[in-house]
Amino acid sequence: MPTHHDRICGAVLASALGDAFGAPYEGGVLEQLLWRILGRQQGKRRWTDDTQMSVDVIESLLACKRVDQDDLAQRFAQSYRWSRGYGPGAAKLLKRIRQGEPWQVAHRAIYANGSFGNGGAMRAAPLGLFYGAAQREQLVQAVQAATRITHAHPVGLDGAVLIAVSVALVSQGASAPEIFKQVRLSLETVDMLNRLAVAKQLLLPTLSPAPPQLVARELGNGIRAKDSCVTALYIGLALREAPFSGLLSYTRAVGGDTDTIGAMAGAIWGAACGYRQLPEKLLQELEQRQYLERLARRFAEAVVQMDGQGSGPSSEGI
Ligand code: F2R
Ligand code: MG
Ligand code: MG
Repeated sequence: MPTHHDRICGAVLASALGDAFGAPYEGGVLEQLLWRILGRQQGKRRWTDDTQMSVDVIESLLACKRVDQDDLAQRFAQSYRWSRGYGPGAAKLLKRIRQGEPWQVAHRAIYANGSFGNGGAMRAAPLGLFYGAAQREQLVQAVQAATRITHAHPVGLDGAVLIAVSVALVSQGASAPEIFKQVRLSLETVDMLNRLAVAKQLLLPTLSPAPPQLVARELGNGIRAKDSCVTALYIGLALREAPFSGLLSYTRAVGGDTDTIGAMAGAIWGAACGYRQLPEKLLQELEQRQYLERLARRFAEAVVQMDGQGSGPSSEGI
């Protein structure tokens, strides 16, 4: 049984691997051609916006001990690089923040109702790990606050809540029926609830993976939160007893937004199985492996210490 520390490191590293190994298959022909040029960094697998923004979240939580929206907004904006393949709306929004526009203005400047892309969900796993021992309401509130900076649409928010709550519960060893129940109680949009109901029907009778094409058709595989977050939850739960390489090949077969589905499903797998179960061969290929591992260990130590003291994340602010 992995320790809590190992599960936290596993979630962070498996998410980065899911992103880096999914990225060459994301999107259409043009995106894949571009990634053939950009996708290697000194011979290593380059990770994308999914991992960069997750790193920003972890660094911010370590520095502030809670969700600090202004700190997060600045980190997102300063670390933005076009070559990490950000979503089109997110790229414009982050450039506006970098130029000094308050995030409270920028987050509705591109889409008046906010973004419903999966860019909030793809970076939500660390929030689930950090707030895992808190009451569900506190976790949901913290995730919504962290997500609203770039993804103010209710479906964008729900996608992040779904991933964070799932990762929190998986890291505590919860069963699949309990995870579906708690996630359902945390969601607010019909779009996401409908998808969740389909995933539960697909998974619970057998707990074994359905054909990937069926999953893509029924749960989606696109860049919108409603077309990818439930898919990732399904993959993470259905494949959590399979080797990590099985999760990667299944995600590739589902297709579409493979880096983001891989990152989110990877976080769930890692929270279940732990860092020690990750294949060394894949870790050796990962860009900035040492940096990510050090960061994951620092984060895990902080969370384990906080939980051990029963102090929990600060409830000042969020
Ligand atoms: N950017 C990419 N991949 C390249 C494009 C892939 C391909 N064209 C495809 O469609 O599959 N990957 C990265 O972007 C995703 C995260 O995006 P994020 O941060 O959510 O960006 P954005 O721009 O806010 O939303 C994504 C798209 O969703 C549509 N959309 C969102 N809100 C909308 C609204 N309120 N009204 C209308 N449309 C809305 C737009 O098409 C946005 O561009 C991840 O996959 C990451 O890996
Ligand atoms: Mg990406
Ligand atoms: Mg993506």
